[in-house]
Amino acid sequence: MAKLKTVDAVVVGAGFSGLYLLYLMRRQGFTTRVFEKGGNVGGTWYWNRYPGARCDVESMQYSYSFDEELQLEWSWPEKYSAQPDILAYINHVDEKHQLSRDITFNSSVTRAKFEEDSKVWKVVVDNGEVVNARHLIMATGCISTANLPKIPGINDFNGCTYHTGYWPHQKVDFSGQNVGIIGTGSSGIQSIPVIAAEAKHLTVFQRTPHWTVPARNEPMTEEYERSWKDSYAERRAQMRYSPSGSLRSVAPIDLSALDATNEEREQAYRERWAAGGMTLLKSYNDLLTNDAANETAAKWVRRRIAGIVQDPKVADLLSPKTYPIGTKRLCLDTNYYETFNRENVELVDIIKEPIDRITRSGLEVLGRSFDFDSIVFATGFDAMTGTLLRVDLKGRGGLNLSEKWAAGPRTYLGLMTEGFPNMYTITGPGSPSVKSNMMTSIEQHVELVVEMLVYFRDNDIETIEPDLRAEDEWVEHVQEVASQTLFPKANSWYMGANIPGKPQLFMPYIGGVGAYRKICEKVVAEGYRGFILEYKNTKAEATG
Ligand code: N01
Repeated sequence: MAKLKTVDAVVVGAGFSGLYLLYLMRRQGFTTRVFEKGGNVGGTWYWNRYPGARCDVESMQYSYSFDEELQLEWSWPEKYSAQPDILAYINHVDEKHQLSRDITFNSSVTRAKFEEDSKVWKVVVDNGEVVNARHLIMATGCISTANLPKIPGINDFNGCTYHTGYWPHQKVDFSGQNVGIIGTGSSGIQSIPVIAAEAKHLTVFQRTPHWTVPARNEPMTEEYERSWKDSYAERRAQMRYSPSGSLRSVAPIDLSALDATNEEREQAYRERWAAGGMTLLKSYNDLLTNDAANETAAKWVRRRIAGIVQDPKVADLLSPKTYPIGTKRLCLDTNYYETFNRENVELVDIIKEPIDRITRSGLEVLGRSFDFDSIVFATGFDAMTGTLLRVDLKGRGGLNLSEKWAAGPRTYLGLMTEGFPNMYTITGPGSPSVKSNMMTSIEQHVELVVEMLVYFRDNDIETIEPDLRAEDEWVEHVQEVASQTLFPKANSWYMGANIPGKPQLFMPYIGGVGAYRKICEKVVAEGYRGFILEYKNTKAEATG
């Protein structure tokens, strides 16, 4: 049998992370294979094509910074980009840098095993290929495995079903239809107003009301675009060391909400509600750490909901009361609450009226039945770990990642996990990832990994993996930082609480993008402190 050729790296996924990895790996002369489950590039933005899909980070900040020419030449049509515009951008980057020629599409990596003798990863792909790679880079995204709830009768329905995360490529036409939608997170909140405007009737099945604030999306103005392009390099540098990896349009007030007067708070919240976007959460410095401070913002938003939604019962149902504002990802919407004033929209509280089953013609809740032409599942994802654990990953001694992470993900810096040498998780659990502007965090991790690979090549280092003590300390640190906030109080996907049986702990690192970057820089400056480096033909050496 022909001997398998060994490549420097296999990259899994061709979203923003995988594409940038391929670009940088090529420039450094590494041989790289990229495998992508989808039929084209784009990752999240390839799959999430549901009506109203849009990014909640401003366009000028949700883009690559590595290519100065690209960031100056590209024009975003809106303040917050719609999915088709982001996908068009990704396709442009792909074409500009001729990336697709090294990507194998419609191919999922199903298994990978670290071969201890040869120190390579043997990677098995569902297209029949087996590839040996010195490094395995999981660029699989944080929110890429859909959660389809196990509702009895789900396969009996005669109409059409859709999940927002696996939306068809051709337009779905809901006109004249009775549609049911389950789920009111970001995907539901974005798609409900658009589907309601098209369908004959829309029934929204809500388990937990989510906090949402107006996005205030608008066409990009030349002036705003110019203000960014005139100082892009400087602003990007600020973003990299900022708390969230992005810059806010309204400055945060460095004061406790409890130290402000009622009038001052009213003005601060009103100003940020009018500006739109995530800025509301940054009105005061303790909204996400102090219950009483948080409640001042929560109460204020509940009053807004009551002011918009005409039926007081519906307004009350839409008002979150069981968890602090911002501790599930704050949603940005366009006309979400207004949509419940439409005559063709009904809200069903499935806490009071649980879904019994899906039937051939629709759905039954507590003795009430609904007939639908289509049912939309906006029920979220097995986030952060779901996609990684669906690949059968075996490290040293045949250790399986799902065994190692049985009680929750364990990583050092969210980048590597002990026992899995030369395997990297881009924006993995334990890194700022989903608690940041993903583009800033993706670029940081990708640049860090490629810098590491260059260093290893130059210094004859064969393998790297975290030292167990450094990993344990990092896991503890991630939880410690989260425990100083209100985040653990919500049953969120950050906590793994949306998936029955999933271990519950706060998965992203919430210490801040800039602080995290500085930690990584220090680790590198101190000779990869906390990692075990194994040199070619020599024994392993722990650093730090
Ligand atoms: O998913 P979600 P999503 N029966 O998990 C409900 C990013 N994103 O796709 O809250 C009934 O937030 C569930 O109810 P509950 C963003 O980071 C970004 O909306 O668990 N209902 C909830 O209402 C976001 O946070 C953008 O009680 C069930 C909903 O389904 C993340 O993706 C746009 C259920 C799921 O909400 C995920 O958002 C879209 C069941 N068995 C997504 N299971 C932007 O950039 C779940 N639900 C704007």
